[in-house]
Amino acid sequence: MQPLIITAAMVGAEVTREDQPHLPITAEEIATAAAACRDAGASIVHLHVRNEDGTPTQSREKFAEAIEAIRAKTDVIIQVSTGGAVGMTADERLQPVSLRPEMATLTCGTVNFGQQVFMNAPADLIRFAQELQMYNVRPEFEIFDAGMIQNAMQLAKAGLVTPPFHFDFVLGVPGALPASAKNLLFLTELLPAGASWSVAGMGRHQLSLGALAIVLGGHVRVGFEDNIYYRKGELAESNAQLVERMARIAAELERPLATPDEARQILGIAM
Ligand code: KMH
Ligand code: ZN
Repeated sequence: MQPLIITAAMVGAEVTREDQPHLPITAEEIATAAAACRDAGASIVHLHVRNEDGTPTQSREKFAEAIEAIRAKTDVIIQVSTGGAVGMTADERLQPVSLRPEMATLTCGTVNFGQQVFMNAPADLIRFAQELQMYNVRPEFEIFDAGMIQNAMQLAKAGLVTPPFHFDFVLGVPGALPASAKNLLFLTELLPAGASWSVAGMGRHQLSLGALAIVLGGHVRVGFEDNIYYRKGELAESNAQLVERMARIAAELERPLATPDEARQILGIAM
């Protein structure tokens, strides 16, 4: 089994300070949280950024500021979001890619997102993949529903993404594929040979599906983007606290953690 990659999705686009008082917002807060997550066992940070007032933005400048602050503190892999927030245009969402981060997300289809629609039209998928390829940024396919795996493989077939392929199953968004062990197993069976995968379970499913992924040989995403609680009715104290718990479970199950460099090797990121 590969060593376990823990991704810390620390910020997201939807959670507010009112929801979770420890949400990092400024570049310095995000960098401090990233370093703490790295110390706790994470090898990737999935990065969103915010304006001063806490609203989500895909501003290239804001990303540059956050990336510089993270880089000054830790060697963790930085994976920028190209999903942004629902309603943003493709141009807006693609801004951080030209900063040449090591990784970026690539959502593989349109999906209902609560009462909204997260638009990822076929032509956009091609454009996003081309942009990532142009800047030599490794993609993580974001899979919100089963059909998106097929869309990802179409991009590969067109030569827009090259192996090793890495998928993240985002399960439990209202309107998308529900978070269940059965659905996770089903998705893993649809993957091409040699692909790696992680799971991002929403809310309480972050813990149970994360533990299942550790056993199955997959990887895990935790953090406030997907879950603000430590347990029912108790908010987490930090993103690092959620990473620490997953690292503890991995240790009990005798699954070693990947260092950032080991994760780079698994994901095909040039060192
Ligand atoms: N905020 C969601 C609408 C990504 O980062 O690539 C999209 C998202 C996915 O978070
Ligand atoms: Zn995200």
